[in-house]
Order: sequence, then structure tokens, then C-alpha cells
Amino acid sequence: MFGEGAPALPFSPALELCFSGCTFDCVAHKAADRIRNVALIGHRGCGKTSLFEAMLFEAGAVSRLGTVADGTTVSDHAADERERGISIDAALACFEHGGREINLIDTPGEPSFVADAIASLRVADAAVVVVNAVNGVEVHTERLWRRADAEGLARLVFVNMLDRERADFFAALDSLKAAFGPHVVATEIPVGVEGEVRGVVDLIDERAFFYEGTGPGAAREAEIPEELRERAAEYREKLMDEVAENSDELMERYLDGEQIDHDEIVRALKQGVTAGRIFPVTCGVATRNLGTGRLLEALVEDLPSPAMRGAVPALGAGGEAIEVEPDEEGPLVAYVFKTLADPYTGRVNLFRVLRGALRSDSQAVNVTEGGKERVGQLAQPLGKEMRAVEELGAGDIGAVAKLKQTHAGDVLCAAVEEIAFAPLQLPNPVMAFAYEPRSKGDEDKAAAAVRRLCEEDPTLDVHRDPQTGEQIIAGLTQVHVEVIVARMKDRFGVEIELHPPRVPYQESICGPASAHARYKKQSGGRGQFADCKIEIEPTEDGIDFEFVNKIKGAAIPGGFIPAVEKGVEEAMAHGTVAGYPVKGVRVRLVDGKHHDVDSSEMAFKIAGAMAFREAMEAADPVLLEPIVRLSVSCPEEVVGDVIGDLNARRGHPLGMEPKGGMTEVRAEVPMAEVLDYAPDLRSISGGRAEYEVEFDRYEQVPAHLSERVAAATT
Ligand SMILES: Nc1nc2c(ncn2[C@@H]2O[C@H](COP(=O)(O)OP(=O)(O)OP(=O)(O)O)[C@@H](O)[C@H]2O)c(=O)[nH]1
Ligand SMILES: [Mg+2]
Repeated sequence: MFGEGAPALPFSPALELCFSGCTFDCVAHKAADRIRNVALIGHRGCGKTSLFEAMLFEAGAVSRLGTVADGTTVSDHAADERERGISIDAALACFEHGGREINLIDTPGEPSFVADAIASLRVADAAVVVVNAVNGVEVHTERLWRRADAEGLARLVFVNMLDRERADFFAALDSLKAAFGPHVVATEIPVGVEGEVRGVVDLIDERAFFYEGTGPGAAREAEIPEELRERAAEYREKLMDEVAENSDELMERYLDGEQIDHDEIVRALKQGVTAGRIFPVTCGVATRNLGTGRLLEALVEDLPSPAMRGAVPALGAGGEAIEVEPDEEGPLVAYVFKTLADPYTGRVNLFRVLRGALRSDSQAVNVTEGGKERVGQLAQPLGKEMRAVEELGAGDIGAVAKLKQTHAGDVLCAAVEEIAFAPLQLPNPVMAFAYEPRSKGDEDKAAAAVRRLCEEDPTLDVHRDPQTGEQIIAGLTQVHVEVIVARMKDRFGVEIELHPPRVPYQESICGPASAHARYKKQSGGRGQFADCKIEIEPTEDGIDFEFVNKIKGAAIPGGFIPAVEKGVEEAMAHGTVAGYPVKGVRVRLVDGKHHDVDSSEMAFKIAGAMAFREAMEAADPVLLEPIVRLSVSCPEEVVGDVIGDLNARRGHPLGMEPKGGMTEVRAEVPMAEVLDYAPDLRSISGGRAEYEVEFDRYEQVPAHLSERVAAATT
């Protein structure tokens, strides 16, 4: 098993995890209303990790503001994250601020690592959606917003990078409204533009906050600058319209022109946010710690606690919907949302307690896998640093190392209990490569490393292709697979080489045919004799193979009939067109002969195979290829090039529509034509397009290409 033979360390030296004293009350965290579980989500590179860092700095959880550029952030602590300047794994920081216990999760924005973002949304009660002020809503922002919708999460929006050239808060706000509706409403507007940005105007307090340094709490409060008053009033009115909608009474008074006092506005806004009816938009510059303290305040004040969120949906014994109340006194239910595989100590699991409490040095039952787990020291992470805690109660999030068999997606309970959570809706791993270890003899080592990395990542698939015999590693994108290959080398010391996989062609027949085969051998002693006559025809859709015995009387004794079927099946493994498996054939065994002495199972198997091959030749055999549905999300100006390229790949366009500031082009394309699509799309779109592939069906290969495939395999 994982971690066996590992040094007896609590956590990995590779991750430099360490324990320090528990900084806050280690006694039971029976305070589901003090906790805030919040995930930062957004398109890649919008500044989540920088914002995460700034919030930790504001809260005093770290004493200096780390930067992505220097590789000094709490969140992106893995070597490859620092090297590539992107987040790969979700990172958790548990810290205290304003009397609240905050469990903040930084998620990767790169679509290759979306599994962590999706899993993090499952355990959060709310999300901060980060948007780049230059680009506004991007494709992945929209996808993640929908995920947060599906999980029923409250949301705040932070428009980041106000200091960048061409940053436009108001355009970003418009794109948010266009994508997510009118309930997305600004509670702040910036003071100054691009490099000149100096602060923000609070539309509720009607005050301005200026930032001169990057130190925590560095804002200076002042009057709204003269030149911004009109705009501030305009946006305050929009905010008030939205807030008033939260209560009939408030709306009536508001429409009557009555003054709504500050506290009432704050209360109504909070109610709207908690209920997921209003999505306030704030703004700032994460790297300058501008506006981030205010976001932290909003997070503490406006976002719901686990207690406020209440029961979470789960699945009972027969898959029926049940609810899990965040009852701190009830029996334990904890959900593991992230597993970090580590070459030294095995797994570190991040989990959320949904009911009851999990204690250090206790036992739990993994009800998903079945089996008991000895639970060691619990911890609250701050990135890679682990602070020991004795207990984590309902609503809380933490980490535990060295569980024997538990990994992401599993549920831990106090005792055996029929409970599960709906599986996460993850994209399929479509970017497949055949792989082999660079050094011969490293096969087992490579397989073990791949297995461990798969435990960490549910969107990674590793298998042996039964058709081609190749070892296949499949991920969401080329970047995804490249990161995995690099991790195999860095963490497990094994190098593999990738090749495009072979296309899993199939063969079939177009019409009926029959064949008569006789296998006869007489070479002294006992001979071999079998004779069979079969008819074949195409099956209806979805039936790969059917064998019907139509033998009347004892032309072939019943005992030999399974042998004929076996022979047919063996012949079907390598069709007559190009040696690929044959599917969609019904075989009827209609007649035959046997010999009392010379007939054997072996002889009938051979005769069955001979008959099938002969019948197939006569039945209009064809080569079939997998067709995939491709959906490309690209900027409008490259749509023409993308479609032109897909046409050249034998693709059929299915349609296109605008989505999140991009255009989504959908098409059907033969898989053989898009095995190496990623680099080509990257060059067509200047790296601004993304795509997804989904298997759809098999279709006949055009005759001239079929000959080429046959020539390549024979
Ligand atoms: N000018 C400016 N740069 C920023 C700001 N926020 C982040 N950056 C820079 O933008 C780049 C990406 O920032 P990250 O914080 O890594 O973004 P991210 O959203 O965590 O990226 P992924 O996790 O890979 O999706 C880094 O080079 C940051 O220094 C900002 O407010 N202003
Ligand atoms: Mg990041």
C-alpha cells in the first residue's frame, strides 16, 4: 500500500511540512457559526494566489506579502507551481480574523487542474470569484460560476488587476452582468485608473479609501473625490435598487423616497448575499494589497457560516436524497476533498467535517472503501505548514496524514453508515498518450508512480489499451499530462516517454454472408475433424456480438458448440480489413458435421474461426473510426481559422455561439485527426483557445483512408 516502508515522519520532508503549536483554541471547535469556508475561484492567472496571499497578510497569518513572481507565496508551494508560475493543487489556509475562523482555499484556474477547483467548491460555503479587470469574465470564470451555482454557494466578486494597462472596472462589471445577470452589483468603484489607481469608493458608506503603502490595514479614509461623486451616486442607486428588492417593506419605503439607514442597507445586503440572491462586486490590486483587506472584511461579515448554510445534500443507502445536518453532537461524517500523494509518507488528505467531530488519535470508518482507518494527528494547514489540532468539529476543514486507504471523494464516519455524496461532475480525460519508461526495466516503478498520482487526481486516467496493448496515460489537456510526467520524474525518479496513442479503430460488416469451413487433419494416430456452417449479418445498433445456435438434431453435439463460439470470438479480435476488433455482428451456427473419434473442442474452435474469417470477407467488411465531439472556445477573431482547420481535419461543424466573451465552436471530427490538436490549436489561436473532446460514436472510414490504415498495420 501507499506509504509502506516510509520513514516514520508525521509529514513529508519533501513538502517541508512541519508542526508548530496550535495558534488558536484547540479545544473543540464547536462553533459552526464562527467558521467561514471560502474558495477563491476564477480563470487562470486572474490573481487568486496573489489575493490569497494578501488576505493572509492582512489577517496577520503571514508577516510578509509573498509574490508569485518570487515564488514566495504560501499557496503555490510546490516546486513545479513556482517554476511554472501557476497553481496546480488547491491550497488551504486556516487562520483567524475578526473573531472568525477562516478556511480559505486557493484553487487553480488552469482548466487542466479544474478537478481541485470543483472539489473545493463542494466543501466551501461560499466563493470569491476573481476577475481580471482587463479581460472581464473569461471562459473558465463562467464554468466555475455555474459550478458554484450547482453547489448553491454564496459569492463575492473581486475585480483584480485594476493597475494593469487597459484595466476597466466598469467594462468588467458589464461583462459580469451580461454573463451572470442583474444581481451582480458593485459595492465599490475604483479611484484612479491603471497605474494611477489609488483606492476605492465604498458605495454603502459613501466614503473613499486610499492606499499609500502595502502594509496591512493601510487604507486612509476620506471624502469621495469631487470628480467621482456623480459616478458614485449613479452606482449607489443601482446598488440600492438591488438591495431594496430583498424585502417588500424596504422596497416600498425606497420607492416612496424614504431614507434607508446605513445599518438597514448592510443587513439587507448581507441577507441577500447569504441567500445567494445578490453578488457584490468589489475591486482592487492583489499584488499591492489594495482593497484586499476590505474584501476580507466582507468575507467575514457577509458570507455565510456552515451553521447558516445548514444541512448539505447527500445520498442514502439506495442512492436516495438525504441531508446531513451540521450537528456537532451527532456521529461523525467527514468528506475528503483533496489527496496529496507524497513519495515519502504517502497521503495527506484534506477533509471537511460535516457532522459530529473528528479527533486526533482516534478511529474512523471509511464507508466508501469499506474498512477502518486509524486517524493520527489532525492539522490545520497554512499552505505547507501544518498546525496540530486535537479536534475539528462540524463545518470545519483540516488535514490528516497517513490514512491507509482513504483518498479524495471518500467519506469517513464514526461507524458503518450508508452515506455518500453525489460524484463530482468532472470533465473526461481526453488527451491520451501512449507511454513507456525511458529505461527498460522501469515498468513497475512507472506503474507505481502513475498509480499514486492518479490517487491525487480524479481526472487522470491510466490503463492498458486492450486493443493496441499500449499503456495509456490520459489527462484533460497536454499541459495536464506534461505536469504529471514532470511530477513522476521529480517525485518518483522515473522518466517516461510519450507518444501519440494508436486510434482504436474497429471493423464491422455491411451485409449478410455465409461460410462453410471444414477443419480436417489426418496424420497417423487420432485425427482432427470439425465442420461448421455459419451465417453472419450486421446487428442492430449497440449490440457488439450475438451468437445464435440453430443446429437441429446432433449435427454438432451440444458440447462442441461453445468451442465454435469461442473460435468465432477469437477470429473477431482481429478483423480481415486491418486486424482491428470486429463489432456489430450476429453469427448463426446453422449446420455442421462431426466425427465420433476425431472431433474435439480444439478442432471446432479452429473451424469456427475459419468460417468467421471467410464469412467476413464476403460480408462487405468495413473499417470504423471513433468520431469525437469537439468544442473549441476561442476569441471571435480566430473563429474562421479554427473552422477552416477543422474542415481540413474532416470535421463537420455543429454550430457556434458566444459564451463568456469567447465564441464556442462545436464540431464532430474523427479522433484520428485530433490526436495532436493541442499544439496546433495553440498556434492557430495564439494560446487563447481551449477545447474539450468527448467520444461520440463509431463511423465508417472513407475507403481511400481505410486502405492507408490497413497498409500501416499489415
Ligand atoms: N499588475 C498586477 N499583477 C497581478 C495582480 N494580481 C496578480 N498579478 C500577477 O498576475 C500573475 C498571476 O497571478 P496569480 O496570483 O498567480 O494568479 P492565479 O489566479 O492564482 O493563477 P492560477 O492559479 O494559475 O490560475 C502573477 O504574475 C501576479 O504577480 C494585480 O492585481 N496587478
Ligand atoms: Mg494561483
